[in-house]
Amino acid sequence: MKFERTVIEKLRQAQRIVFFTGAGVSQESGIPTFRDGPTSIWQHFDPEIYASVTGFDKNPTEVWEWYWDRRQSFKTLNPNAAHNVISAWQEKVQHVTVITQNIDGFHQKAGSHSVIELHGSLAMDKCRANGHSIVHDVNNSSKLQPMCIECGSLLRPDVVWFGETLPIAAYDQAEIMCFNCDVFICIGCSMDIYPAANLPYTASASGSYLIQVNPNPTDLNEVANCNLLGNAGEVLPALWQAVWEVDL
Ligand code: BJW
Repeated sequence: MKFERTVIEKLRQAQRIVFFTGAGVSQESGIPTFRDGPTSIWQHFDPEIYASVTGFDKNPTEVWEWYWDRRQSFKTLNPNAAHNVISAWQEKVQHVTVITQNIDGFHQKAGSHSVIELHGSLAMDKCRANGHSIVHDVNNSSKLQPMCIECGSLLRPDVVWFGETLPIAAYDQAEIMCFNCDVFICIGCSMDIYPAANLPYTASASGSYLIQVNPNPTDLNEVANCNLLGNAGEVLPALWQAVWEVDL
């Protein structure tokens, strides 16, 4: 894979890098994306039912069990080469931030630290009534929906559904990183979902060099300084090799 000289130089010189990831970064791990192609999640499951408070209130058991099934399948899957390269970049360069829209925890599983999770995480649950937060019990093999031990209301996964506000501290921190980075790399994001989709534009407007990695074009193509067309699990190891002149 060939890269323009400028991309290599920008990455070698960058002191502050942001990796911003969407569902596409986990696609090669076996996790379906949401809205591209016949295997994508929203082709088969209605987001109004499975990703909204209204849907949850109408049928909490169905929603809880759907997430339970996804949690079970994630346990059998692993981070891929793209997650590994991002983690290695964090080891190599001092100020590398990972911002993700994903709830799968695969960046952490690959060794990344201080990951900013914009849409929550399957590692946590919270209660419907009061938002009491609780670590998800991974050893509980029962599909039965648990109750909050503090207030007795139903538990739900601590993820962000449509119409819900993103965790404010996470979004604020993400924005600060975007204001201050030299290079921003957007990987596997459709750029359809806001406010997360604002972040690459914020970084670009703040003077950052913007790289996009995606096998398909998005609205960001026109703004990005460099569009790397391809799968993250192939493009990122090749980029690492080109920048550091060693294989990972
Ligand atoms: C590869 C690849 C490979 C494939 N390698 N790439 C402004 C305008 C209009 C609407 C809004 C607006 N601002 C807010 C809204 C409303 C709404 C919204 O954005 N709606 C859109 C439909 C327009 N946003 C919200 O509701 C958000 N909240 C909010 O705004 O709060 C304020 C508010 C409060 C009250 C009222 C109104 C506003 C919350 C959004 C929450 C999104 N939640 C989900 C589910 C999380 C839980 C779960 O996983 O179950 O988050 S939906 C889903 O989409 C998930 C993702 O994080 C998110 C983004 O998807 P992503 O990651 O981009 O995946 P895909 O599938 O879309 O794309 C994959 C990409 O990968 C593709 O480009 C492929 O080509 C590529 N790819 N293989 C690299 N191997």
